[in-house]
Amino acid sequence: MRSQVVIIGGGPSGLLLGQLLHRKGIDAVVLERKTRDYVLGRIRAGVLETGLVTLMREAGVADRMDAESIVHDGTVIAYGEDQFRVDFVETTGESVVVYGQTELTRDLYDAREACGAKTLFEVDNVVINGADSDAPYVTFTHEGSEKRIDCDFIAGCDGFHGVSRQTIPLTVRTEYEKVYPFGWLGLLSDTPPVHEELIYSNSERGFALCSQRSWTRSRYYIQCSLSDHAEDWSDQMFWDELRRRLPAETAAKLVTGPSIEKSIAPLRSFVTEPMRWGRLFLCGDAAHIVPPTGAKGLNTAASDIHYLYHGLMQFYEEKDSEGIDRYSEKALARIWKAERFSWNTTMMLHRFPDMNGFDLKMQRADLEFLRDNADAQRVFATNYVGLPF
Ligand code: RFL
Ligand code: PHB
Repeated sequence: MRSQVVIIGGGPSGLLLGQLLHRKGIDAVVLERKTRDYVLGRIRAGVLETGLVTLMREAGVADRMDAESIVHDGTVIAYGEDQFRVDFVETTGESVVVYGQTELTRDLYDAREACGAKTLFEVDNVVINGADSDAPYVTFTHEGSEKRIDCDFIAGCDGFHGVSRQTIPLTVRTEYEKVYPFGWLGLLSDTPPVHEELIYSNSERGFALCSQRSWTRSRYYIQCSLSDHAEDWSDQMFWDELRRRLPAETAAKLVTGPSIEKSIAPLRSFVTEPMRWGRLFLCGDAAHIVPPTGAKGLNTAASDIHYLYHGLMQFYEEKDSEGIDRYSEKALARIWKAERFSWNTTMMLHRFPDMNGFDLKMQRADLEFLRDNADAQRVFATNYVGLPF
């Protein structure tokens, strides 16, 4: 079998690239290790930057997103009983939208099926061959037999635990990592959000985030210990702890209900360089991870897809390899800035186990500077709404 592009991983990165290429007549097969239902069962991102929204429109899959997403013009930052708002529109002229990664992924799968693009689910033993040659191919097991696809290019969109990054020899690859000493326990419930905008809260009991998926569905997170297990947290324990981490006025308004999903995510900053090896290109979580505090993970994946898609089109339509040759450099330049923002926001809003009195004063000074300084708010908002591609 032959395909111009093989995309490893059917998460949002792989599906978005597949759809953009399909619209331009480039054939790209997607290989996904899990089932569609499994991928759609993972509750993840909720905040989309304009760059990602624009790409979804370019891919022709934005109708439901445009109808159902909620525009957010600002966010609330709370610390103890104090809180303030950062207005994105006033400071940057831009906003973000709230639309679940699950819904975005579903729209991409539906579009893929509707146009007859090929996705192979439950593939196993994916091996990338000849990535540094002019004749790369991918082998894998599917429905009990060994398969091979020859191609021009391979997009490694297989997330943090995928095979693509590992294919790049250690002599070529450098990894940068910071692991944080806590996780986020998330809860999804069919209850109205406590506030119309997101609330990021730094409390003495640890971080909390009030987010949402719609007017009737809420997503809440609390900072937890890495040794915690989601099943040990009853819904009641979660709601009680969340209330303690919010200003009293907000806590009093919280509407609780049974959880639909509860899970713990560890927090990590990670970047691998370079993001290209020969004809293999890494995209999204396969190449970089941010702690979710800045809502940047899915959005950085989208900027990778933007650069790779345009590079591939320049190659196929103009026989010019400049775009793919500069892919890694362009993608990384933007990623490091998103890494800095996500790290910085994580440091400002969480309680670290080893914090002393001085560290707490520094955190408070950071928060109060942001509260009181219009330039600091503009810098925060510029990063939150997303840097240009
Ligand atoms: P994914 O979504 O991990 O998809 C990779 C896919 O590859 C498959 N796979 C393989 N397939 C074939 N062969 C193999 N060997 C394979 N190995 C793996 C996997 O099954 C999977 O389907 O990566 P992708 O597409 O790069 O997308 C990245 C995003 O999922 C991620 O960055 C975001 O979810 C991060 N994130 C957030 N990002 C935002 O922009 N805004 C947010 O508000 C936000 N909130 C979050 C988040 C991530 C979270 N968690 C759980 C880590 C909140 C949380 C709690
Ligand atoms: C979410 O809704 O899942 C979400 C929102 C904002 C973040 C992280 C996660 O910073």
